[in-house]
Amino acid sequence: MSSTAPLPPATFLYKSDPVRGQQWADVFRERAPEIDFRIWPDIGDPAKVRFLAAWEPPEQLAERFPHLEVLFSSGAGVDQFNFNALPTHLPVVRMVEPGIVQGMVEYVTRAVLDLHRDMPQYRRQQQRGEWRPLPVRPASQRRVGVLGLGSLGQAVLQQLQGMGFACAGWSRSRHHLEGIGCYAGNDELPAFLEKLDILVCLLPLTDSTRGFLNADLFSRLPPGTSLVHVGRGPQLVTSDLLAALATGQLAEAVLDVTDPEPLPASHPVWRHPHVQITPHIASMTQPLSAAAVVIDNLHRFHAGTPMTGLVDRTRGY
Ligand code: NDP
Ligand code: OXD
Repeated sequence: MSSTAPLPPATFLYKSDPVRGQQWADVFRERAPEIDFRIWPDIGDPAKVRFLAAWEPPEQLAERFPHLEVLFSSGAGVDQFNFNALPTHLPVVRMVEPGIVQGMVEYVTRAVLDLHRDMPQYRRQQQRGEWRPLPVRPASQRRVGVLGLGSLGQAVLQQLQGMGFACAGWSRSRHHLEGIGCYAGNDELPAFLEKLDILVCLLPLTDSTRGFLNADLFSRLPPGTSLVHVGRGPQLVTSDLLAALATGQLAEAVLDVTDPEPLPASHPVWRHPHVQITPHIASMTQPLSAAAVVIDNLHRFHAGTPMTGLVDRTRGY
């Protein structure tokens, strides 16, 4: 919804990285000058704060900001929010914006290509000074499955499908995506898993997905499957990952998220020859596109139309 009508005057409080906050402020100044955009801790009159964008909201939100109307997550995930501490009527909106989608598409595509073209194996061979070509398998014979068919999972699959990979996806509810095998619900999970070479996790962290990547799930994959984990650290049972790597049930793991973050320096995963770790950088909210999406959502809110990324608090995502 692109509207040029002015928004009702209100304070929008931003509580996240202050440098990025300045970029949000520039967009608000240009596109919604009637909004008093403030960066934490410069909150102004708390009674005027109607909108908050935060990674971690301040304590006692309702008491501090009695007229708060919408809570925006500054990221795609909302698992960092304690829903029990938020007023029940308060709409919560996660970040769905083109910049964060593009970053995730880049990261997962890089990881899948790296695995597809046996780069982990070549890096290990190089360490040993070993020159040994492996057969090149066409992308069409590499089966990639994505757990989670949300804004990120779907975009990743579209990119991989365009590169010729044999793609499948799994979600809670039924989706229909042209040319992509779509599986839904726990009953269809085994059929989804049994056909994969590379499994990508792009699920939100909820009570149903905590510990989801475990020994039982790994045992349902074809031996030698690789994992790309870009969801949330607590979804992965790290001891089960290590056991699956030890038997070869899993060949390689690319972990952008861990539990805790970072792992302790002595944790065996850090130096495991079949694991790549990145420090939760698969994607990031891009301030310019994010602020534009949030302004659009303010227009939607005032027009009474559904906001993009509105969280269903009963599902937790
Ligand atoms: P969405 O909410 O758009 O999509 C979530 C998807 O997961 C939906 O398809 C949903 O199914 C599915 N899902 C949720 N719970 C279950 C379940 N119990 N069983 C089966 N499927 C389930 O999220 P996004 O795509 O925007 O983001 C996904 C996650 O990616 C974020 O929550 C965050 O944790 C992670 N992330 C990681 C980043 C990083 O840098 N590593 C950056 C950004 C996000 P349905 O469609 O049926 O509702
Ligand atoms: C997010 C993240 O959820 O960066 O946006 O993980």
